[in-house]
Amino acid sequence: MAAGPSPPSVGRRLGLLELLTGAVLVLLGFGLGSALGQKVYTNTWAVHIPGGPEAADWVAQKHGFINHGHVFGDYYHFRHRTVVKRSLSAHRPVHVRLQKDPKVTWAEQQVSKRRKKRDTFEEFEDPKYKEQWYLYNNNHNDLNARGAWELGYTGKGVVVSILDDGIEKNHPDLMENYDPEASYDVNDGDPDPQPRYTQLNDNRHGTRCAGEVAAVANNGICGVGVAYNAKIGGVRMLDGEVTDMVEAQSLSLNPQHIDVYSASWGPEDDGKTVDGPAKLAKEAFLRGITEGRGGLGSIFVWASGNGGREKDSCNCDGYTNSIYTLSISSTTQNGNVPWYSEACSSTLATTYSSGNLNEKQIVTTDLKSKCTDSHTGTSASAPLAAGIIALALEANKNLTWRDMQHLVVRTSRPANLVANDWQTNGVGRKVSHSYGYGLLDASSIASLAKTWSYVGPQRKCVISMLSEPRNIGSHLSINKTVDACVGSGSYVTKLEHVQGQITLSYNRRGNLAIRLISPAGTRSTLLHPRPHDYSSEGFNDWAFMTTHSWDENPSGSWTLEIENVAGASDYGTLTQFTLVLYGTSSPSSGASEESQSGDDSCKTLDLTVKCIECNAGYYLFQQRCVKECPAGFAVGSQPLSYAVGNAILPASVPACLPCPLPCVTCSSLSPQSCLSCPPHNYLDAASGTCLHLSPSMRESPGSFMVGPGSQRPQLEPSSRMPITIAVLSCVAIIATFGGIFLLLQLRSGAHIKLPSLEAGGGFSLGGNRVVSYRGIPTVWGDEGLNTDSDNEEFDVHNERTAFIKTQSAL
Ligand SMILES: [Ca+2]
Ligand SMILES: [Ca+2]
Ligand SMILES: [Ca+2]
Ligand SMILES: [Ca+2]
Repeated sequence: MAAGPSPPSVGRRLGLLELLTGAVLVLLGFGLGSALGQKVYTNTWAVHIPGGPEAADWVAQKHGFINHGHVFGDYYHFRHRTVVKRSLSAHRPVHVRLQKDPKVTWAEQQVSKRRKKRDTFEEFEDPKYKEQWYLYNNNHNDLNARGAWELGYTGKGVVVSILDDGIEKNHPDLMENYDPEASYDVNDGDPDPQPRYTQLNDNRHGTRCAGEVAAVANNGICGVGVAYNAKIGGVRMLDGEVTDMVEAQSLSLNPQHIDVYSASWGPEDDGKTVDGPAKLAKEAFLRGITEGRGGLGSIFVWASGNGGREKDSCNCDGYTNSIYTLSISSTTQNGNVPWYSEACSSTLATTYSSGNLNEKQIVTTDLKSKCTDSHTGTSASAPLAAGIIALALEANKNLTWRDMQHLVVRTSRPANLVANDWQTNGVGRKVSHSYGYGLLDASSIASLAKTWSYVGPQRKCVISMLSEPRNIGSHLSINKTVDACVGSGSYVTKLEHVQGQITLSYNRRGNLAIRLISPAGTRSTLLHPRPHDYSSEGFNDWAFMTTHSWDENPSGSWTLEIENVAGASDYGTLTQFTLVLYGTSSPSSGASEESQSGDDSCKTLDLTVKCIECNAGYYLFQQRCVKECPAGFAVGSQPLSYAVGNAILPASVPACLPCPLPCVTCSSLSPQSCLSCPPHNYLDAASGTCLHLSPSMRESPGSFMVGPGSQRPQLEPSSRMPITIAVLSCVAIIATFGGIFLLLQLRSGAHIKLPSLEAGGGFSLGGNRVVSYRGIPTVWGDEGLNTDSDNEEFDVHNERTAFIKTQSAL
């Protein structure tokens, strides 16, 4: 009986009653009037007085008005001094007196009109929404998600898939947005990605990431996703052995249906690994960006890594270092670099995530229909970015994968993010190795997406910067002035990604710092020293990537600096430095190219105003018409995958199609017309095909990229033979070097890890792969696990163990 709220005292009740009555009267007087459609009269009049402003002033003064200004013509805005501001009835006496004045030809008391401010936004009823500080807060230290929602963007019509350990598809806050077509179980080979339940909830990661993107809004459960009307799926691929094929299968799931793939995994963040996608995963990325989303390109959002404590560099992770992935780092609630964050030049932008114990973490859906407020790490950042990208895609479905990166570069905000390495690049943008271009801004990116036009086809200019091997010693600087392939179809005047493709040997890799300085003076740290990396394997054709020179003009002097930070006793040789410039040729970002291939080149547009058929003399490329196919493509015939009602259109149209594999560039779609080949292949000039190098030849620098389409457009096929001979001689020299080097190592008794093919980065054998979550640093993936591990073994390690480690570290 004692339970229940105590009744208020009589006095308080009366007070309440008065308050209520007052409120009702106020409502009746004002709000209700307009709510019921009744007119609400203001104390202002519109008055027509010919005779100039003096006459208007005179009339105003005479009848008790203030002249609030001239509207146009002879119309004036009058406000009465004593009439109440809002009333349900017109003020007849004042009105009649005014109208009868001989100087006044017309007057009207103004009525208040219902005008809803477009930016008003209904708060969600979801109980945890108020704790989602990173989506919206009063200080505006947030991702500006609410701004995008107010513009009407909520992810409708966009499909996101989380590549992780599964997704709880029947979670009450995900169910409504769950998309089975964006889901698959690669681990068990079935369509149901439901996580495997364990006592320690090891497989909660994917479900947590999914809720960040698309938890349902206004259902009274948990919080809301950034793109709360997007469709969300999950691929179960981390709960088992991860092979090259498992990765490739996950990255290629339903690419005509899924728009955005969010991945929060990669090679171990132990600060000593150099590894990246192997054969199949590489091809999955390539096919994704060329064929996914009807040729616009799948969007791969990638967490940059959690190896901050181990001083890891995300440029040593071939997934995040790839130009095809949109790499995302984290910042804390207070705008600091989190302890787990990895710095590198390939990161494009940042979202919020966890930080120190006094800073808030991420609210999202959790396993077993629960809700959590403690999601952490860069793996919490990638899904927030995926959600924001979904909002931008909703604003403009025609964006290519590169358009999206352009939008991120332009709209991310460096303000309020603390780092000691912010620099202003050659086009005036601030950029940092910890944050890329700054914090994503959902409202800005969606707004700019709306009016963005295609940036134009990607060009690739490949320049060999080294004529002979160079001794690194304790410091090596390479400088060369380049013309960015001027006079060829690969000419780049406006940069996107830049790669420094490097092959070098060194007795202790982790002692090296590598920097690339652009003609505009922008300094990108391609590699910072990694104290745990004692490897003597060096780098084998590793393509260090930087985004920091985006939109700069690449013509001019480029400098590569290699520095040994430890001591003078280290030694090694740089054998390859190839500069790869990606970008466009037009100085303005796309508007002019858009008009070149504008309306007259396209014959048929579909319902979404995408070109599906070109006029004679033009070829269809990425839903636009071009006169020449870009590098990597050749003219072919593409089936017309379009149907409106039962309309009959031609079965196929001339289009630019990707070169047959393994050609990188080609003169036609025939398998015998390769012009250049991928690494570890060479071009057989006689047959026009790419041939695999034998394993002993693989150690050589990647100068096999030589070919008219990419590296040396001016080279004639007949000139390739001497190059092949030269390269083979180089191989012999390098092999000798390598031998001597290894011998010295063995003699010095240093702690040497024997070279393994896996760590070369370019050519993993596709066996067991060491893959780690990005939620928090993990311990699974230790060498012992590489053997015959079954699922039970994973329970013992991974997130929880690491989480405890994490907490103690704090
Ligand atoms: Ca299953
Ligand atoms: Ca909800
Ligand atoms: Ca890493
Ligand atoms: Ca990337």
